[in-house]
Amino acid sequence: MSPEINLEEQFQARIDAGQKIEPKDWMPEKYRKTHIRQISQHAHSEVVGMLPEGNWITRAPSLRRKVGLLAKVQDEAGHGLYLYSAAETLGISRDEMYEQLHTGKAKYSSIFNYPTLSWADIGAIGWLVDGAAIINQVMLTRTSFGPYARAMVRICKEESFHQRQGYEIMLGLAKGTPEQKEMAQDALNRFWWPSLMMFGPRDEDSPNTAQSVKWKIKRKTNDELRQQFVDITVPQAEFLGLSIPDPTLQWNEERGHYDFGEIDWNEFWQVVKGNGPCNKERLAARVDAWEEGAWVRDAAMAYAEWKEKEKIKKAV
Ligand code: BYC
Repeated sequence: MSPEINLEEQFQARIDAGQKIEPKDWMPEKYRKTHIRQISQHAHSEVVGMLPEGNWITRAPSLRRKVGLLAKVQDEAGHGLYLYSAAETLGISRDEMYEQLHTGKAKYSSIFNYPTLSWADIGAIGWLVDGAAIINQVMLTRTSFGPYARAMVRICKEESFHQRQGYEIMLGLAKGTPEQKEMAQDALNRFWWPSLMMFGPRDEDSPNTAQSVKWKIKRKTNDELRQQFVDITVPQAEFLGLSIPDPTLQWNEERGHYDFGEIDWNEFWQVVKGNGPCNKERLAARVDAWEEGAWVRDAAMAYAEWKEKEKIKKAV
């Protein structure tokens, strides 16, 4: 038996025993690469995810709503930073990750390529998008790679605040004037299907799931998490008095789950490939921010070098 195979067996045995893998531990190259891919794409999603919501900060309908939204958008930036740091422990630099985002090599969640057309969209994002993110991320608090799992614990606490602020916005609108209720319904209509797409392709079309389940990166499959989201969210929509835009949706007594309609997979892949309604705008905004921020990064580096030199001067 080659030493590599032996190491792989020992590695799998550690995973099977529920041990966490830490950055300096031996790991198969594919495990490292899968994590760099998933964690960096997750970080990019958090950062790109600030754009559709940031669009509404200056137009929030009250000071309370503005403060809540500002805090949420700021939290997303923080999530991006914890996640970039977790990915860096695997030997990729932050500059490389940004480069992959800016050149379109790295993906980010499809959901952020849809526009936010009304204030109700901010409610729908908190309720549905953060709601879907929590379901996926609670699973990731138990993922096998230590730094990712630990980052997720804190992120999930913040996401649950986000989900509640979104649901509260929806509640206010749904119990408001007929026009407000209509706005809420319209936001639900536009965000329902893209939210279901967040969980990724069907299990049979998901090339990464089998290996990721074996390595306990994923504890549940895309379809299992999607079902969990539908089961939790339908009663919440009923409480709001809003209808889910899926005529086939119905409770299945035998399965103990809701049956729901087929996702438009053509739309999903188009958005993933860069052809969604806002892909170009989102990437352009990130590239602009990177280029316009160059002087800030240069100044911070120059200051850090100057401070280091001062420290050495004082020490000698
Ligand atoms: N969008 O084999 P699969 C948030 C890609 S942000 C785009 O199932 P995997 C928030 C997938 O990457 C929350 N691409 O892959 C922030 C793969 O392509 P590559 C974001 C998608 O990785 C601001 C290919 O399709 N959450 O909370 O096993 C405001 C085949 O898929 C998508 C995360 O990132 C998609 N929806 O499973 C508000 C969670 N789905 O990479 C809220 C962490 C699939 O091979 N990520 N693809 O070229 C994951 O849990 C997994 O990566 C996924 C996909 C479940 C997303």
